[in-house]
Amino acid sequence: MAFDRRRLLQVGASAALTGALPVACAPPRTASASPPAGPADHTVRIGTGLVELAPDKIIATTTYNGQFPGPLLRFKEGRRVVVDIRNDTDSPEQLHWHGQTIPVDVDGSAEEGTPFIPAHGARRIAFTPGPAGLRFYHSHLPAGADLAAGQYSGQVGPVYIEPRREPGRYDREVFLTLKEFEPTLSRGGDMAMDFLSPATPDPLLKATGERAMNASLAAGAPHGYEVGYDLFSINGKMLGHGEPIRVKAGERVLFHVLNGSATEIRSLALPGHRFQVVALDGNPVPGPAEVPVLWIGTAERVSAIVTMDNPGVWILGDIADDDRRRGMGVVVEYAGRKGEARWVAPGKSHWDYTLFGRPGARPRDADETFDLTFAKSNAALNGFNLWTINGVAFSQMRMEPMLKLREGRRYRLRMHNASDDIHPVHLHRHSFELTAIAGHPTAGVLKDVVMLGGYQSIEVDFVADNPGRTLFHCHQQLHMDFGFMALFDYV
Ligand SMILES: [Cu+2]
Repeated sequence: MAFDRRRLLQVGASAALTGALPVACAPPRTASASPPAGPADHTVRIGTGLVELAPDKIIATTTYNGQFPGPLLRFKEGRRVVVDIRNDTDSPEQLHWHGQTIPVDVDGSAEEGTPFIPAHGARRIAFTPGPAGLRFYHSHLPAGADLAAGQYSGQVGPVYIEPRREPGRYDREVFLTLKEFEPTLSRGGDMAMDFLSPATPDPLLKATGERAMNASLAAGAPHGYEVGYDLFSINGKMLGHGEPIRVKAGERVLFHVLNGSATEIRSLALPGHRFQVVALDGNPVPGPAEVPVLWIGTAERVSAIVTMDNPGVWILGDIADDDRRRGMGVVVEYAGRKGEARWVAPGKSHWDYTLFGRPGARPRDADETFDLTFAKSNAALNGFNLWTINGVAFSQMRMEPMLKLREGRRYRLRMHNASDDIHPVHLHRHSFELTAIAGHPTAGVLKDVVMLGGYQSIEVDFVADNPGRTLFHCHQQLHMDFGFMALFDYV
């Protein structure tokens, strides 16, 4: 295997003991000023806890502050916060502030050079939160074959950075964290998902991917491992357990939905209602369009307003019947209504990021374009699929930057998927603008994760405005742990 968790943790532990950064990691180029003394604004404690998904479904996992999801942390845009992170576990940890444009020293990625939070130790950090909107925090350790580690655990919590000006008119906000538990490995091969639109597979990518897969199978290899789950939850409760979301007719409810999964793409529908999508990954969209179903890739966030205009008792749930029946849903109950919660399957739906863009707008030109091709070597690492970017699987030992950035330049990443899997690709410490989806130009949608469909290409632009090492990776834990990562660095 390309990395070994025990070895990695040893590196982390020795780094913690000596106060040095892990070997092969350059010191962060942008260290924040040292945090002040006195009480912290927030304390996050990493430790083992029990989560009662249902009365007969109580699981033990690593959590934040003994609860799942971790506490909603509310920050104010531009107002510096001090956070104490205590680690009561036996392993060094990393806590990543997903979607924030903050320095390497506090971002929470060992690959970039963030110091570990030592086992049975603590770290105080300070940073200025931003950009405004729905973000989250989660463990950023590779899990490899350890399905109790990384994001397979309960180390996920929402962050809301209050903007100086709140977009959209609404009566109430509701935060939902979607998460599966009890993971297992299987050889099943993932179900093909074809909800992305526009969907124009690239014949060359398809031929390349299928040739590699067929050669591997012909040589007698089994299908590489995939992860599946037994239990599904919203805000740590299986459907039918926990409190319903109580609403009144006529209310406009703003749902902030976070997909806290380690590996899964989720869908969400509320029968008889529509979602007006107002923000993606916390960033207000220029075209707040209405859709019947939300599709949310691993680590993506959607903020959507629902006008409560269809009184009753409904299931807000995943459209995948198996997953919803095993817990992925929550009851929405109108005032004065009682009875069994109803589910009505929506018709076939598509998810088109360009719907939310600036109509007719074309993206600005980039100063430089990088082509990145993602490929899979079936079952190449002890039965796990090995992932490469431009032929290179990321090495946790070498930590070598793949791209060099110059501050102030606008870069275009032209990403090509030579596999049939959907990849939720993520860039740390920067936001990017979607500029083309399967050949269709778009502009104005800012994100930090985007789903790239099987055998498709997409383009995103970002401005190199946050010096220091920057991690780029697929947010599917099984992909990022087995090669699908790259470091960018500033020259
Ligand atoms: Cu992936």
